[in-house]
Amino acid sequence: MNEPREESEIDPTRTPRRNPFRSTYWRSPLRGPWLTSVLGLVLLVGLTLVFVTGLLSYAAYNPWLGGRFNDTTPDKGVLGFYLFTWPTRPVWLYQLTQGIHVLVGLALVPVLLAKLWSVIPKLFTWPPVTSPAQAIERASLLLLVGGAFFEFATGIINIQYWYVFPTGFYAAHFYGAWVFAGALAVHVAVRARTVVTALRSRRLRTELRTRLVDTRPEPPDDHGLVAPNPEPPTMTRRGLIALVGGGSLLVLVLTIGQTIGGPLRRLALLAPRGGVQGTALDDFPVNKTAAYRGITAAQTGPDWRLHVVGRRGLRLSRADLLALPQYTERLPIACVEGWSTVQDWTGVRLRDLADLAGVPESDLASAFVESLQRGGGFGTANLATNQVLDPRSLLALRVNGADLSLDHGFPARVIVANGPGVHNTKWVSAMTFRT
Ligand SMILES: Nc1nc2c(c(=O)[nH]1)N[C@H]1C(S)=C(S)[C@@H](COP(=O)(O)O)O[C@H]1N2
Ligand SMILES: [Mo]
Repeated sequence: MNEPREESEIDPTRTPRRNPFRSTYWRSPLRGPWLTSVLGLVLLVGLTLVFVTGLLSYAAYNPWLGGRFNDTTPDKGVLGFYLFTWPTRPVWLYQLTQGIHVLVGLALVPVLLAKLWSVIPKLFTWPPVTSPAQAIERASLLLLVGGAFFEFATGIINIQYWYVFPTGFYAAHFYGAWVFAGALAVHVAVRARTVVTALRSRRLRTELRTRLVDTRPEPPDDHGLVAPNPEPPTMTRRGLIALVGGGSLLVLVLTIGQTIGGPLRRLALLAPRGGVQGTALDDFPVNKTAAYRGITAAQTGPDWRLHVVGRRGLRLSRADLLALPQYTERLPIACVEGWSTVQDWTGVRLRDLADLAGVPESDLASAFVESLQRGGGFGTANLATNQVLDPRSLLALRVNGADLSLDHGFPARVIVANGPGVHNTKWVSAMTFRT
């Protein structure tokens, strides 16, 4: 069936010793360069998508605006080379890119695990280092595998709202992404030839039709992936691909509802903001409740005033705001954590407020938004010129025809066209328009 290797230690008739540092320990008949290359190719395409959408997600924060409010990633230096003013249209762009980032990332978890399984004998290569070139390659693999674990772990911990990062999530995930991407680029360069050869060695279509009795190990390789004394197969390659693909699909089905909404939202069992909360008219996810942020009914009662500051200062009550021209826009809240929801918001245009503050369009540099919240994060935001001037960006007073509920930001909240959710400040107390 398959030729035993010529190495003297391998005797296929003998039960191998249980020592993972011996190649005879690893006996799956499915491991081999073809399988690893197929999984690697899926990861390469998927992770490139995740990396690019991740970079866009960072750009969406407009981190160049007022440093410490929009950006907690210090000293990014050249890594911020690509930053640009995040556009306000199309209004669903961030919802799309961040939805892809989180969903594709999650769906790749089973593929990553399968890929690591497929190369695990190499972790136990003995002796671990045979040449300087191999030492460098193994070090880059450490960054690759370590980087992958780090990025997946920090990403998943963050979307599960478990904020345990001493340095803050953004800085850790951002730097980790660059380390991982660098290691991946090296890995691709080193392995490209092998992968192309391996992919050409078998046809996917044929493998998907091969039955168990016809499943044969890949021919002996010099990469240490193919088992020198394989067990008889208990599963086809088709079965393995179906298992991994099915796992990815299951993850997708159990999370996609948090992004696309509709009936699937109830199926988003793996997503903490998958379900719905609130009353009939504002039955959409609440990220941080008023109670959690320490916002009281007294603060948001009749004494509440919005401080509008520019060339002149004003104090506006909710009634004053409702007396200004009202506009209704259908806009998403798209959270960095991957969930999103589209609602009909009604309120005052941000640019009308800038006007009231005596800051004409041509002089406007940015807006600084503050909320009643004291501490705890997400209570302030800097908005860029294009975000303030876009006629669809609102200080919302109502949603779906009803007053905002306290949890959704009553008395007033910002809704920016195509902004990341975190800049849609709730319980706004002051807006400063800078020139
Ligand atoms: N003051 C304040 N505004 C806030 C937040 C907050 O914690 N405090 N959370 C932000 C985040 S991260 C998101 S995604 C949206 C969520 O809005 P929602 O809770 O109405 O769905 O509000 C944003 N506005
Ligand atoms: Mo968010």
